[in-house]
Amino acid sequence: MKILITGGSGLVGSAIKEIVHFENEDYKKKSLKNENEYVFISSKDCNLTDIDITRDYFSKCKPDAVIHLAAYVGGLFRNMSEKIKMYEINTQINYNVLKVCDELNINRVLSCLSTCIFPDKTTYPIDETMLHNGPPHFSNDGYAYSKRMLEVHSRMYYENKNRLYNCIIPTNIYGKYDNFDLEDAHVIPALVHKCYLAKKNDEDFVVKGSGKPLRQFIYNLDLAKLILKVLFNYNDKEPIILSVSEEDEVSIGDVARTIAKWFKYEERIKFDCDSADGQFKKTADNKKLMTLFPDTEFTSIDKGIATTVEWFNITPDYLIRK
Ligand code: GFB
Repeated sequence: MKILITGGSGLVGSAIKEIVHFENEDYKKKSLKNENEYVFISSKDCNLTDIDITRDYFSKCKPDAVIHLAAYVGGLFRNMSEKIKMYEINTQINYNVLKVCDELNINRVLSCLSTCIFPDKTTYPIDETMLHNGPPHFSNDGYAYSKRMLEVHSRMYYENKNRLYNCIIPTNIYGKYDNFDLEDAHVIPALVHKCYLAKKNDEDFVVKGSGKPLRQFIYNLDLAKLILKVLFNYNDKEPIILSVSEEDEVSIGDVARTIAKWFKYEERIKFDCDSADGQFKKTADNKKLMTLFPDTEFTSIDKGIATTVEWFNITPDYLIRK
């Protein structure tokens, strides 16, 4: 099978690349043939907001399946300030990818959503059946409504054209290869970068918000393995949540303290309570995942953050936008 991965140079795409690279090496050692070929593309290879360019690229590539990860993303603060871009760019990309895949008779598309697109006012834990049960949190409604339509669009192809188009719903993702931008990044890479600078400049390590909100973080390499399992083994119409358990939910404050611990800079943490907290929590249920794939294991947040900090410290500045 030839598998095309959009968003191939991002946080999750890079993790899939690492996983399949090791799998390929393993196959070589065992003198077996790996039957799958993976093609990773970024916006430099193909502008997915343009349907003609997308059609041209996909028709030349001729994939059997697509893992659709490409998206215009960012942390809470980018989501609040760039709602229109979040909605428009993601809607263009998602429409073009599904439309072109159908036109070219590509029968398998697995697309990536996020637990931040679930309703804000809800009961917990949230499960796959609750996606459209009410408005998302106001802080990221541009992104959320666009992603919800990706789920709707995929389901329509499944129902009317028998296409195996379905979606995964991961929780907050972190790890190596992330965007470490100080303003626009997600919380873990932003705080890794901030803690590094605070220590370097002998300043306070300032964490935005109260530190009280709760999140379930999934390490990108764990997610990459799960995505491949889902691609080959999950054929249902409904999306599937990819998450650690409810017990592994942690506060932003604890995450900040763990980051500071790995930098040996715990004494100077300060919480900037004038900054937004975002959604208090979006606790997701991983029952469906654990029933289908009971051998799933997760990297602890402590180990995952340690690896991320280590990667940040050894990676050249230009790759992580220091
Ligand atoms: O990663 P983050 O932006 O994702 O985390 P969300 C936001 C939480 O971390 C808030 C706190 O409680 C912030 O107050 N925080 C503390 C920081 N310091 C920082 C910082 O320097 N940068 C950031 N970004 N946060 C996003 C959604 O929400 O979740 C997206 O807006 C997305 O749509 C993603 O899909 C998974 O969980 O709040």
